[in-house]
Amino acid sequence: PVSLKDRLAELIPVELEKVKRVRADHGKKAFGPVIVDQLYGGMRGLPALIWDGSVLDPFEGIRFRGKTIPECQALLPKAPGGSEPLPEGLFWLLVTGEIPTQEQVTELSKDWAARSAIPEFVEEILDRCPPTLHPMSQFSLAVTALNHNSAFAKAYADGIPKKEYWGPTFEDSMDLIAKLPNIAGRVYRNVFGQGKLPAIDASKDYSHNLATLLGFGDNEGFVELLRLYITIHSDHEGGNVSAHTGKLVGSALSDPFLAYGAALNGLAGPLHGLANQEVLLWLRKMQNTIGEDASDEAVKEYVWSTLRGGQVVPGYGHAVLRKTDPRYTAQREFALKHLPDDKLFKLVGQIYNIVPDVLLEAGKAKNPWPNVDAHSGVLLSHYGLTQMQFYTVLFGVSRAFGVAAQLIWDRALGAPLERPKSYSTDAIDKMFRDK
Ligand code: CMX
Repeated sequence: PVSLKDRLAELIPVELEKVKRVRADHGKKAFGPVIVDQLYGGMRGLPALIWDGSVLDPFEGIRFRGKTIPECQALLPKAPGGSEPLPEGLFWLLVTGEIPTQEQVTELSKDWAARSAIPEFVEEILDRCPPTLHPMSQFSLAVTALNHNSAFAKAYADGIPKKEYWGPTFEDSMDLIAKLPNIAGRVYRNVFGQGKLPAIDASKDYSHNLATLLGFGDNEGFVELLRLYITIHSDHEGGNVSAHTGKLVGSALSDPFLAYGAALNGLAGPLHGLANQEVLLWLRKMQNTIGEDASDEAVKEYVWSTLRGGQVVPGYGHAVLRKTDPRYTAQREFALKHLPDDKLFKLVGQIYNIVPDVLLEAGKAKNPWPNVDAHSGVLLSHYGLTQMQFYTVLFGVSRAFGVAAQLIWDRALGAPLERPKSYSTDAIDKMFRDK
């Protein structure tokens, strides 16, 4: 089928059977011991969630439905004349596990354009936000307010049976993704620019429309960057803060707008998505302190001064990855192709040769290598999107693709309310004192 919803309807019964079989065959098998440190240590490595959309290997990095980033770049449909994958195709892949045809992604572009308008009262909420309110807070306010028109919330109130939950969840998820460019564009216009917001063009792809709403529609390089950016930021398996928050809140049968609003609030933290803003702030501060063409020695000393100040080096380290993030590498390759002489790009490359050794010598970080956020700001700023407080909003637009796909499947598979067990320190002490 050309329609994603029709294809999904075919796949759900097959997947339900598969889950049934896996649970019947393996449901009572143990994964291995859980150690007390995992309870105190942010649950690192604790097997706790199911998500088929993407899986993260510590050394290889992310695979979307089994495909690496270079494979996605090669296999997913492109815009006419473009060479980066269309995020529409990535969404199709996340939802179905299949590489879509050009016709199928074109249909998605059209569908999202048709759903893109935001209610007037949401525009008013955004227009009343003080420009000093962080763009991520504005973004999250607006997404949460979209729950006003949630198909899922209405269907639930009307008594929809559980096996049909996925239908209105799908509709809300499509609406959510479709409306994000208008929200992001309005936040950007209100905080950093002025003038009338351009309209969505139903003949253009999602990234092109997003670029247009940010005022960069004529810049083909920026449009291509957005296509790559959204694709690689979309999903990072199920346990990261934003993906897991979306799933957790969705498990209470909060609709996709409420679930995604919550996910955005997690993405807005400096250890997660806000790191892309923090990296640019840190790079600019470094340039102001040690100059634009600083020596390796001066850069190294600056990195040490960050650590001595008790701060983290933003863009480096990861809770799961133990090698350079392939999302970093994809962005570096984009930069080598399109902006090899950019000064800030050169600094990012210089830092790559210095930070890992410093972090290793400092001896705390388990992963001294760069993550996705170490590179994204440099690319955006190259094309003129220099307002770093906005960067996490673009991460937020992208992450909606993964969270939405996950919400659809959770409702299709009847995922239950999440409710892990918490323990008190006294209880743990008592449990193991004499053992
Ligand atoms: N700079 C300085 N110290 C770092 C560090 C870094 N980049 N990365 C980790 N460390 C420190 C931790 O703060 C921790 O110190 P304490 O023991 O004093 O608390 C110690 O090393 C061990 O941490 P870890 O097990 O290696 O890392 P975590 O899994 O706890 O945290 C992360 C992972 C990403 C939060 C951490 O590496 C970090 O703070 N990095 C900088 C912020 C960043 O880039 N975040 C974006 C991640 C990607 C994303 O989600 O967008």
